[in-house]
Amino acid sequence: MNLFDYPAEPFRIKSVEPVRMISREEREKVIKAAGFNTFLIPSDDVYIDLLTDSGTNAMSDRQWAGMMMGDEAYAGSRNFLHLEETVRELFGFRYLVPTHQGRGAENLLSQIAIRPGQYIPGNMYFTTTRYHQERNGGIFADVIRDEAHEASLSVPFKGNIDLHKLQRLINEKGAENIAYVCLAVTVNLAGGQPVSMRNIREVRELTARYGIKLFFDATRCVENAYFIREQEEGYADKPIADIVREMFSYGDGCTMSGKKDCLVNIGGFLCLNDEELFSQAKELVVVYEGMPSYGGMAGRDMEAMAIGLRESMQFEYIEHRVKQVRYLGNRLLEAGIPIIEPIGGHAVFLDARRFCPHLTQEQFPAQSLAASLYLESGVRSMERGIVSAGRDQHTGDHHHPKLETVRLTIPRRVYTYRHMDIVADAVISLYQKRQHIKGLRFVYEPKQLRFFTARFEEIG
Ligand code: PLI
Repeated sequence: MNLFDYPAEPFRIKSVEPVRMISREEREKVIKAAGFNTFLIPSDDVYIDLLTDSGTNAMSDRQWAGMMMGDEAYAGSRNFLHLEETVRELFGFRYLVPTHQGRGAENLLSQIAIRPGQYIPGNMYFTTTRYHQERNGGIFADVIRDEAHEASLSVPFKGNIDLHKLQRLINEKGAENIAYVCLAVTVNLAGGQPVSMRNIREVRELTARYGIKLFFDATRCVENAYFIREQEEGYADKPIADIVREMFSYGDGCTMSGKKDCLVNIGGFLCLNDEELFSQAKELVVVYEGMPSYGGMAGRDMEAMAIGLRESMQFEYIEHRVKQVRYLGNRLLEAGIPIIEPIGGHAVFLDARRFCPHLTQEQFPAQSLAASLYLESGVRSMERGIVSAGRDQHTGDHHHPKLETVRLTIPRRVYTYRHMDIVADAVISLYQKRQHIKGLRFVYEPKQLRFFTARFEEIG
C-alpha cells in the first residue's frame, strides 16, 4: 500500500461521542426483537453504524458556529437568503425551494412536473424518488447502462445513462409522454456509481432535441464531481466546484437531499430554472413543508447547510471521503469478498448473491446477511435488494432487482480508518461461516417503502 493512497483524516477531532459494543447474547435478543430488520435496532445497541450516510454527517466547527446565527423568523430568514445565494452560486440554478429533506423536494417536483401516464426515465430507481413518481401517476423507466446491474463488472462511470435505451423510449412512447429525465449523480443503488460529464452532456443534447426537461437528483453530486476529476480526461486540474457547476449547467433543476453532500443532519431543497414551475412549487411548499423561506427547516439548519455545501467542495475533504470508502472496499476485495465493483462514492456494497449462494432471492439473502453481520459484530448495515425494491404496483409481485446487496454506508467525517478495519475483519470472519446464514420470511410487510419497517422471521 502506498502511504498516499489513503490520506489521513483532514480534520482534528474536538468533540466525541462514545460508542460501545454489547455482548453477543444481547445482540441476539436485539436482532430478534427488531424482526431481523436493521432499521428497527435501537442506535444504542449498535457498535459501528453503517446503516446510511444520510443525516449521519459530523458538522464542522464553522457549521456549529453558524447554528448560533440562526434567524428563526417565520418569514424572510436571513439564513434562507444565505442558502439561496450559496446554492445559486455553486449549482447555478435560478430558483430555490427549501424542503425538510430530499423526499420533500421529490414530492413537489413529481406533483408539478408529471401528468398521469407519463414516463420518467432514470439511471436506476431510488426508493423514495420512484414512490413519489408513481404516486403522481408516473411510470418509472430504467435507462441506466446494462453493466450497472452486474455487481462484478468493473467499468468506469457505471452510472451512465444508455442513450440508446433513452432514444428507444422516446421513439416508442413519444416525447410528449416523457415527463422529464431524472439523472442521479451518483447512483445510490448501483453502488454509488458516478456519471461522466460526457454522458451528462449527451443526455442534455438528446433531451433538448425533443424539448424534454432534465432534472438531477443532486444528492451525492460532490462525490460524482470527484470521480469526474479523477477519471475523466480534461478535469484533473479543475476545482470540484467548477465541475459541479458544469454538471448542473446541463439541467433544468434538481432535487437535493441535504443530508448527504451538504454535510448536515436534516434538510433538502428543490432547484428550478423555469419560472412557472417555480411558482407552482412555491404554492405547494406551503401545503407540505412550510413557508417558501424555510420549507421545514429551522433557520439554523439552513445556515449549517449553506456552510456545509461549500465545505463539501474542498478537495481535501472529498478526496479523503471517497478514499476512505475505497480503503474498506479494497480490504474486502483483497480477502476475496464479493462486492459491487468498482467501489463507489458513499458505500461498499456486499454482493449477497455470491455471499449466500445457498439462498434464493425470495429468501431475502441480503436482509439476512445484514442481520447476521449485526449479530456477529455489532456493525449495522442495510439491505438494498428485493426487500428495498418492493412490489409492482399493478401486479403486486415483488420487483426482482438483479443487484441483491448489503450496503456498508460510510457517514461523512465520523469514523476513522481503524473503524474500517474492524468492519472489514467482521465481514471477512462472517464470510468464512456464510453457509450458516438462514433465509427469512415476512411476518409483517408494510404496503409502502416496506424496507423501513418490515419484520421477518428465520426459515427452518
Ligand atoms: O432521505 P431524503 O428524503 O433526504 O432523500 C431521499 C433520497 C433521494 N435520492 C437519493 C439518491 C437518496 O439516496 C435519498 C435518500 N437516501 C437515503 C435515505 C439512503 O439511506 O441512501
